Amino acid sequence: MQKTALITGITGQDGSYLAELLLAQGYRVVGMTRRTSTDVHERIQHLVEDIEIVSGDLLDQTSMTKVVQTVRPDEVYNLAAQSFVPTSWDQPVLTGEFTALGATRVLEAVRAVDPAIRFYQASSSEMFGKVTEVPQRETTSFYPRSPYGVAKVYGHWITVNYRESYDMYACSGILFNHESPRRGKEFVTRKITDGVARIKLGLAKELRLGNLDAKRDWGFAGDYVRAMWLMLQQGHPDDYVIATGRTHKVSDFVRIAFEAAGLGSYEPYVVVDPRFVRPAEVDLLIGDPSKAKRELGWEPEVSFEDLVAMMVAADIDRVAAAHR
Ligand code: NAP
Ligand code: F7E
Repeated sequence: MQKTALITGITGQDGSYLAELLLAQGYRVVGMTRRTSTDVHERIQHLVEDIEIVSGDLLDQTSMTKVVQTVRPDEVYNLAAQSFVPTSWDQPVLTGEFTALGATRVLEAVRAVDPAIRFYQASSSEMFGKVTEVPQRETTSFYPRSPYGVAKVYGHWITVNYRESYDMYACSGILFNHESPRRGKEFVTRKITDGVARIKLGLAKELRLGNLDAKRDWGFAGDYVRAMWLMLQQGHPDDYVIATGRTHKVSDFVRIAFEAAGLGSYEPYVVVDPRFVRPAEVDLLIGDPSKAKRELGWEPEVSFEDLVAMMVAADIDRVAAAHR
């Protein structure tokens, strides 16, 4: 029997990789998008013949219930969110509506239509914030440092609560930063690789960044969507940290990206700009993925160095093509 998966946030970085993975597994893939006046879904352009699109919004309970009722999925992946941390200080209420209550709306829709539907919640290492333990694991307590992190803590606990209250197969994947050539250009990795490409091609002279000392556990998005799928294929629902177990400073990413482009030292090009420094920072993230390895058989395949090189090469090709 062919399985059906519903993906909220299919137009995002992870949604596009997850759709590819599920199509390869033989799923019927249905993506939920919100109505906009233009129809620019560049990350899933190559998939439009193979997936179905339904209209819905995390802010609207009626639309969420109708989507689940119409699609009748076996699995729901709730990836939609306001996911950019700095925006969460500018729009804290909206971030809470999308990223926190949005998860409840999807869970309510699943509960009302068919509580046997399996549910995945996109939780985040930002929940660990000002970390209380190194490395961070499933049992590490949360100390979020942004309205985004606070909203994700709510999304995490409401998922656990629906599992415990209604015996639903609801899982929370606590994913550490994961990147790719499809990452939004406002996130630091893609901002760096796009900036490097512009400098390399003579289109820019400098790259303005914020805190270069923050440390992140960066992996490849294509590896991380495999973990989401694995979580919904187990005998029982549970929560998992998904990470590489290695951490690097933002300045390490910058250095390797400039080297990968053959530009040498980054110092002549990089300007520290206080506009990109956050009101409260998450200084150090490093995850312990041993539970995921043990129970899901999951391990990342792309190394940090290969990830940086992949993103730099893709941005040089893209920027060059746009200016040909
Ligand atoms: P992303 O590229 O920012 O994509 C977010 C998606 O959410 C987009 O498809 C967006 O649609 C959709 N969305 C936003 N508000 C919505 C609403 N009100 N109704 C319906 N859809 C809405 O994020 P990502 O990097 O793929 O991340 C996927 C999920 O994992 C997010 O929940 C994120 O918070 C979480 N996460 C990400 C990371 C990471 O490192 N990437 C790590 C941990 C957790 P539009 O195209 O219409 O804007
Ligand atoms: O920042 C520093 C910044 O915006 C990483 C989201 O997917 O991962 C992501 O959240 C670090 C921070 O990602 C700039 O201060 C320096 O320490 O790429 P980012 P994030 O905030 O870690 C988590 C797991 C999620 O769940 C989120 O949805 O880089 N940094 N200079 C900068 N960051 C940005 N964006 N821009 C800079 O110029």
